[in-house]
Amino acid sequence: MAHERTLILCKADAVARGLVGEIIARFERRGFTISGLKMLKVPAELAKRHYAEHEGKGFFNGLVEYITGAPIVALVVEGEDAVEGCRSTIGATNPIKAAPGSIRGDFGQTIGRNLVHGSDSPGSGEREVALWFTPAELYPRDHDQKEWLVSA
Ligand code: IDP
Ligand code: MG
Repeated sequence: MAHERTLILCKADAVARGLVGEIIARFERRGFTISGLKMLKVPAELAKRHYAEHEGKGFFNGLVEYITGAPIVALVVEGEDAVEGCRSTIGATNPIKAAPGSIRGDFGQTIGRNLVHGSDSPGSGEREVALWFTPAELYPRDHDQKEWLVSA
């Protein structure tokens, strides 16, 4: 187990549908800690840097529009194996294939409106946290509480 940070985005459809509270609650209930949280209208430059790995793909322009067209909520979530844990809570990229009980499996219908982003590796987590949040915007918890949240 490793203590990790992951970037979570409640995308435009999650905000528009009033699902932000429901989504955040699922990470909190699993024992993860929120150490950064903000609502913003995403600049195109930030969206393109965030999704740089998908540049050139057919869905890229639509993806940038999806993420920049309306306000989103961005979070930093921390905890033991937070990257994998949050990805499993989010579910598969295509909501139709996502397991019931996951966010996308419970609330999503189409891959182009899949509600949430979560970093896909610890390296991506660190890169994305630095891209989206300044150190002054982060409030890391005292992780002494960790021993009460997980056991080795
Ligand atoms: P992930 O969000 O599960 O990590 P990625 O493959 O990294 O999935 O794709 C990033 C985002 O791009 C997806 O969450 C989804 O919003 C969008 N996307 C991926 N594939 C497609 C597609 O085939 N059509 C439309 N949008 C897509
Ligand atoms: Mg991805």
